Amino acid sequence: MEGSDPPPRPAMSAPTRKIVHIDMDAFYASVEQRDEPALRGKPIAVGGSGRRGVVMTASYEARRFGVHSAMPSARARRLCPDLLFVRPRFEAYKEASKVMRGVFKEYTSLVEPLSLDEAFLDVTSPLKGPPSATLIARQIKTAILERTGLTSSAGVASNKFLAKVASGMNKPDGLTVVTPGEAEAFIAALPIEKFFGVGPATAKRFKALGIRTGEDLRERSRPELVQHFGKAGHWYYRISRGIDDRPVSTSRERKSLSAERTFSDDLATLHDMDEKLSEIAEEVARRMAKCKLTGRTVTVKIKYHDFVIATRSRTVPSGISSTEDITAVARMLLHGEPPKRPVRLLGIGIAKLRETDSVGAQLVFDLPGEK
Ligand code: TTP
Ligand code: MG
Repeated sequence: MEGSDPPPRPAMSAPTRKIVHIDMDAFYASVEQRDEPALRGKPIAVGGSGRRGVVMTASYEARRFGVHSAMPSARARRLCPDLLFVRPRFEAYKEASKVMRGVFKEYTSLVEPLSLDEAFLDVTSPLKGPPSATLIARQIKTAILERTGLTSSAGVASNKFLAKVASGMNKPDGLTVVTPGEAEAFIAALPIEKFFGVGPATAKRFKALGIRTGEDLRERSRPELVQHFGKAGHWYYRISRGIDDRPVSTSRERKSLSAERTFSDDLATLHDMDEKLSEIAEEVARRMAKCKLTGRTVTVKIKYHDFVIATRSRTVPSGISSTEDITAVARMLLHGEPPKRPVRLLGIGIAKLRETDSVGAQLVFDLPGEK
């Protein structure tokens, strides 16, 4: 990784790190195919098959028909009439996840799990193995395959952002390395949707500004990005240059999650605020889905044009995670006392978080009586 390439940030930079991102291939579906030979080589979906069922993930055979995560099962069945639906078995996924983490811990104590099937590892100073992050990634993939019977994909780079994008580049069973020398071209060619923190709503805003790729992003000045995206503008400015100093953090029990937006023009009407609030809720929901969380306490943050900040919270009886549910609670909080002054920032936070693995099934499945 280090070779003779010039370091990306000559002055003041931390020594080049070696980050590996590992992500299992079609995780739940692969576990099901491993444990039930009749499912191997077949298009399968893990999820509920009933009327309101949702696909949690699909085998690669099913993806060829366009079936993917979060798709309503009815639509998946239309796309792929032979699709086999399988109920999730979280215990089996947790077991595989534990084995993977065991492999990671042999190589480094700096492991940051993002979900059951995904983790960042900092292997700058590994506990064992060859002095090459690429070779370590290969060994890890082999050990996971030997011990779980499952394939994974790895990304190797000098920071988390690049490693994560890289691991998705050659799925399944991929190993993609982005050296510091390749980073600039790699980022330039990336579609804007692939940038960390860019969901569908933000991608739309980028495109409205004519920003479709990393190269487009890099051409914009920091003040321009901050003007349009607030604090996140600084992040986009840096990330388009491959600068991501976030450490691999081993203690990631999340207490809360939030998103907020500063507006270039203050919002004066409740209608406009509602609209923005649902965009922010969409971002919160997307991030919760990524981390597979539900939450019970919703907080709305309002910053008025004079920079006075107010927050309002409500705790609901059971965990929520969808854009609709979060929007509904946030609007109720906003409407409880409609702002009488122009608003320059709105934010939504969610706390009392729980992993969906234990409760998610009820939320997405039709229970008894399914096919
Ligand atoms: P992912 O890593 O996003 O997907 P994947 O492992 O199934 O497929 P890929 O090869 O593209 O990585 O998610 C891991 C598991 O999390 C997935 O197998 C099922 C679950 N999951 C959900 O339950 N709901 C979702 O919306 C997503 C995206 C994943
Ligand atoms: Mg995966």
